[in-house]
Order: sequence, then C-alpha cells, then structure tokens
Amino acid sequence: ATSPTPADKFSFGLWTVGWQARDPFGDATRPALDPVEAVRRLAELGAYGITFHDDDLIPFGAGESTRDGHVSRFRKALDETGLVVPMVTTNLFTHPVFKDGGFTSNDRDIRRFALRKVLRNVDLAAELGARTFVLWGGREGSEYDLAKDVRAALDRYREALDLLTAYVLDQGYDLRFAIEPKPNEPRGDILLPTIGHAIAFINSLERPELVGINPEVGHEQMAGLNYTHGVAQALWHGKLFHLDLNGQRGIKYDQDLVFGHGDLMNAFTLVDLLEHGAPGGGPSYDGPRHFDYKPSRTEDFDGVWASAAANMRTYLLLKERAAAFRADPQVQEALTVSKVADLGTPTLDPGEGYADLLADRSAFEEFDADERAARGFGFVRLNQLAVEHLLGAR
Ligand code: 3MF
Ligand code: MG
Ligand code: MG
Ligand code: MG
Repeated sequence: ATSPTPADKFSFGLWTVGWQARDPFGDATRPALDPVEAVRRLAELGAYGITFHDDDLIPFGAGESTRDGHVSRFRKALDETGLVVPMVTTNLFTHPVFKDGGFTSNDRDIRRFALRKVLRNVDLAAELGARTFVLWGGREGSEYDLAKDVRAALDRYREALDLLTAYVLDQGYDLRFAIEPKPNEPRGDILLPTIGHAIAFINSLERPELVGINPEVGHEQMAGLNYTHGVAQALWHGKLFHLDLNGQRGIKYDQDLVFGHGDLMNAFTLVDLLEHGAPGGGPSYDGPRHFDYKPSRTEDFDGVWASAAANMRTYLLLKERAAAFRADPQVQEALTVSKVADLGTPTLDPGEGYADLLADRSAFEEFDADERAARGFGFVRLNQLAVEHLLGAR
C-alpha cells in the first residue's frame, strides 16, 4: 500500500527534480536534468503526472523550430511511459524583464508581453491535455509601498484573468486557472499573499467559475497559517483546483522540503482531510497530489530520486495512518465526546427563524451557562490518539 501507482495521482513539477540547487548564496550543486530523463524516472517511481513552466521545457526566447523540437521529444517520452501532464504553468519571474512583475508590472509594454507569453503557453497546455493552468505571481508585488499602487495592480491582475478566461472559452479549451498565493519571496510583499486574499480576488472576476487556487503547504506556513484549515476553506468555496505539497519549518524562507518533513502533524490532518473529507461531507478533492518541493542542495542525483520517492511514500504512509485513525473505535468514541460531528447540525431547526429562537426559553432564560462551561470537550485526548496513530503506537 506504500508503493505508489498511477491510481494515486502523484505528480511532480519538472522544476522540482530538475532543480540544480542554485541559491542566493551559492552555485548549482547538480548538473541540468534532461526533461526526458525526468519523465522516465518519475514514471518508474510510480508517479502519474509531470507539470512544467514553459521555460523549464523550452528555453526563454527559443525560436519556433527549437520549441517544436523540445515539445516533440517530451511528448514522445510521455507516450512511451504513459505519464500525463495534468497542469501547466508560465514562468513570469526568472527573466530580468519581469523584475517588477508580469501582469502587474508598472511598465505597460511588459504587461502586454506577459499576457502574450501566457497565451502562447495556454495553447501548449491545451495541446498536451492539461486541465489546470497555474499562475504563481512571484514577481507581482513590491519591496516599497509607495512604488506600487496596489488597487491599480489588482485592476491589472483582474484584466489579465478576464482576458485569459475569455480566451479559453473562445478556443473551447477544457482548462481552468488556479492562482497560487505566496506571502513573499522573491518580492518583499507579493500580491494575493494567502488563500483568503486569492479567493476574495477571484470572486471579483468576470468568470470566477473558471478560476480557483493552487495553495502550497509552505507558502501558507510562511505566513504562519494553518494549511489544513486553508485547504478546507478552499474546498468549502469550491476553489481547490490543484495543490502544491511540500514541507516547511515555520516562518522563514521558502524551504520546499519533502512533504511531511516540515509540520508532520499538519501533513497528517491534511491527508486525512483529502482522503476522508470533512465530517459533515461537502465537496472533496480528487485532483492530482502534486509535489512542489526541492531536493536539498546537499543531494546528488541518487538523493534527488530518493527524495522524489520519499514524497509519495510519506503521503501513502499518512493515508494509511489516517485510515487506521478513522477506523479505531476509541477514536470514534473520542470524536463523539468532542462533538465533532455535531457541528454539522444546523443551529436552527428547519424553518425556525429568529422569532422562534427568541421564544425558546431553553436557549437563553433557562440555559445554564455555568453548568455547560464546566464540561470539557476532550480535544486533547482526541489529538493524542492522532499522535499515537501517527507514531504507529496504535
Ligand atoms: C514558488 C512556487 C512556484 C510555483 C510554480 C507554479 C516555482 O515558490 O511555488 O514554483 O509553484 O510557479 O506552479
Ligand atoms: Mg513555492
Ligand atoms: Mg515552497
Ligand atoms: Mg508552488
């Protein structure tokens, strides 16, 4: 059960295993990885999908024939291995032209260039059968408050999304967009910094149904937020179109560790949520389990493939542990004591309005708040049972 198969829907970014480990303080520690090799190795390890930025596959500025050559080699490897491309994304952050952003650069010509770069890549995404197009606006932001008119930037961001959704509709593409929030890095402050900011923005668009989010574990945790809660709210809004799994240890630079190598307990509750849904039901997620991690700079290629396998094995182990947790009669009893499922019951009876509530003496006049306040919820016992399942002690 801990050997991945394509049915598990694990996918990886080409930029993850292909990361050469260049950081702001040091040179690359690994040579470039051929995308064809990445496809073959990931397929061997049991992944089902691979994703990429345009520039991961085709060098920035390449001419048409070079471009076609890279795409057809890649396609051939996909056909040979059965790996699919569930998601594609555009790089609007590496080239110096994007130093003040793409869709929201203060320079209008750069904004128009960014839109053209994305439109071209949307065509490729559709051609390869991708269903999700991720937009991570890493350079959309500022270091200096006075240098960026945030309201105008949001207008331009909206203009970009409205254009992109009009385009996919007109082309008849079966493709939806997913915005990936991140609080900072590389910009001092990035626009749409968290899941909540992104969802609020999406609801102001012309075609919000075509736009959702791609939340990343580490990005929310860099903002000190609870990823499992964020994912649950995204599900509640019907906006969880895709996700980026990895590990992060607290509020610091974006670590992109292996999934579970950061906050393991939060990884456990996330897998439990994705695999078992909310206690009260509601929308669930059956899309790719996509890893956006970086094999640490200390690793050679053996370490790269071991770390890729580690992401999937950790996910499957957590899935197994979560199933054992849910099946444990003591856990069921603890959940009952904690009234977790009771939160699914509406606070008012069917058809009851405020007049009925005001007339209900048991709700207020006769309610013994002190007696009820003296009762415990038993949440600590419930959590300890989870820890013991996670540790394999039960
Ligand atoms: C950066 C990221 C990005 C996005 C990618 C879109 C380079 O912190 O997480 O990875 O995930 O651009 O998928
Ligand atoms: Mg990231
Ligand atoms: Mg990250
Ligand atoms: Mg990411």
